[in-house]
Amino acid sequence: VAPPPKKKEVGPADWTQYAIDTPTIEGLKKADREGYTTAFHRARTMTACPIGKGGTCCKICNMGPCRVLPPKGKDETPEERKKRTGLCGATPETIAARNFARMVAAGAAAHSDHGRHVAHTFLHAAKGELPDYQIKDIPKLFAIAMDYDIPTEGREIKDIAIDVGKRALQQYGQQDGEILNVKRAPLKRQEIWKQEGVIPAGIDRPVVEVMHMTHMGVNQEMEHIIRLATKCSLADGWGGSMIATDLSDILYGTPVPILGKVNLGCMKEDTVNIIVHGHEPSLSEIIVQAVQDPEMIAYAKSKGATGGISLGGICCTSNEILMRHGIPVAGNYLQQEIAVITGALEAIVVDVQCVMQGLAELAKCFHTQVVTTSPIAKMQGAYKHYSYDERYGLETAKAIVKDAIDNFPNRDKNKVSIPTEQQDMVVGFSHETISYMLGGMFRASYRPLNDNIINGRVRGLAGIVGCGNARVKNDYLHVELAKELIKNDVLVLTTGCSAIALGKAGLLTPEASKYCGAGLAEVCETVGIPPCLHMGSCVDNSRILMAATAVVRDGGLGDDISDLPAVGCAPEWMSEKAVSIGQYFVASGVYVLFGVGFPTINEDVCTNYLFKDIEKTYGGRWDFVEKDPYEMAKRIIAQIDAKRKALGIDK
Ligand code: XCC
Ligand code: SF4
Repeated sequence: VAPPPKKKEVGPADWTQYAIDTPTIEGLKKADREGYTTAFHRARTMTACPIGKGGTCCKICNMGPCRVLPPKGKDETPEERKKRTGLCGATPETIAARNFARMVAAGAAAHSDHGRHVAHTFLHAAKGELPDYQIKDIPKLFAIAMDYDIPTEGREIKDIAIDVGKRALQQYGQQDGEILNVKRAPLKRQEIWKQEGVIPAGIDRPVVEVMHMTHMGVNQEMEHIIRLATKCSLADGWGGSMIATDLSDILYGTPVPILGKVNLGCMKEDTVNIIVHGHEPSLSEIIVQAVQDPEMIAYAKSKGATGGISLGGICCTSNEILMRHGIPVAGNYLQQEIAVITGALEAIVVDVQCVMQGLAELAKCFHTQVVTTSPIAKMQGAYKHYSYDERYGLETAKAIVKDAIDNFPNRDKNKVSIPTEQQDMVVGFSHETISYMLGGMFRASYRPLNDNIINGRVRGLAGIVGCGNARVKNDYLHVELAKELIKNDVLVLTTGCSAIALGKAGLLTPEASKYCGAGLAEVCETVGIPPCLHMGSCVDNSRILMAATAVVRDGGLGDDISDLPAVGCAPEWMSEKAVSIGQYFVASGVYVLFGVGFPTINEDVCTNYLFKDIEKTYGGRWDFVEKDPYEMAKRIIAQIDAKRKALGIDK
């Protein structure tokens, strides 16, 4: 059972207990002095709902909401337990599983719709209808065409690209058969999925199916609810997210290692400061061009911004343009409000997901323009809304940038305090790039990594991913966990806001090998990589699936992902997408550990299934540690060691 929610906090806050990076702490102090409110402030006065937390509230019909919390502080007899149901008789485990499944569906929908937009842009770009977008990565186009069974020989690039775009989009509405990318998984994995009946026919259909089967009076068997949620999560990881990653790579370029910078020091006193925030790269890619336009820079200077324009990013939109263009990262999820509080932000341009509505109110205390750009995401109180249309890409991007420049003279100098902190990092580790770095351009392979896992220099692999959460000390769990793991020779793969947290802490630099155990340090120094590899945005968790598959393929470590000494962890998660990601990793054979809370934790039957029994089917399972990074590391290492032992490679 989850620990009781924290009591409301009163009195002045010691913000060093809420965040670990100086710009955030200083920003929060400034908010106190000047009377601004952030999510951090609200977390002190709003406790999480004790009934809904942990999966024990059902509100899917109008006879409810029904609360099915276990009694506090005493054991229940089986008879009492039997009586603890919703009005319709729904058991606590059905209710918990339905809630869990709906989170998976929402997360899968978000990632997959992102993928759909990428595919849509891709197809129209391929047809030559979008003057500001061109196909960039031809070798990857050929590779994906092969995976999609599209003939390439003797054909024009354009025709191949059109076919790839159509085939990707067709996956969404497909009603029968199997989504294409499951074929990429190890054969043994595909067999398990077939047996369980969890291979999605299309990408959209399982999302609808979960919404339907969790409607009042449909699916009322916990394990079956989880089975269909699993199918939905696979439609995300091996479907929508993978399409988002693959087609973004072809359209915008596959990332290769480059030097980047992270933290709010990317904002400057003498420049027009613009931040892009959200997830989809289509507009931010073009904003990158717009801010580099000499005319725009000259215009900024004419308005008094002698340094020109500084572009930064927040969340995964940021990761996308960081990986491909080296655009600095201003911060992760919980720094979106802090960026406004600098008083030096002319515009924050948002698209979809993880954009706090609190931004609009906060921005009113400053001159900052909140610009919404997605046809599906408006915000009350925002400065302007564009329903972004790729046909007018550069035109729109320039209009946004020009507006921000015109806003520069409105900056109130008395309110400005820009942090100077900025940390270097090496980013851009697509799974393709890692295989080149390990095996060389012509023998690209994961085998050298496998050998190092076998000989024990690398103990195992850990994906540390996901959000920040204002209910715990921001970034602390990500950073301490990563340090503890690399100290124990575990190579860390990271994405999303976790990658940004590790970046801020200096763990994405080769110098971070000083924190490593001797074995991992030696491998990192030889290959020339940091001990934590930034693999991209949250849809790029699909790169981790591909890397894991490549490790299996290149031999020596069993014949399925579930054989690998590899784990996943989202220590500070908050978004429904994280639940979908976690479930597709579990279904792909991986042990997945969550922090802060777990969607079903106050219901023991469903939780037992997800934490224990599900492993018999998929070889992966869930686990939960509230907020102790050392306990997290201990469990992760134990899991890795157990897999090593099973492979017979324990020292
Ligand atoms: Fe959002 Fe992707 Fe979470 Fe960060 S990690 S808070 S989901 S931006 Ni995806
Ligand atoms: Fe209550 Fe059943 Fe309706 Fe859920 S479906 S709100 S448990 S009556």
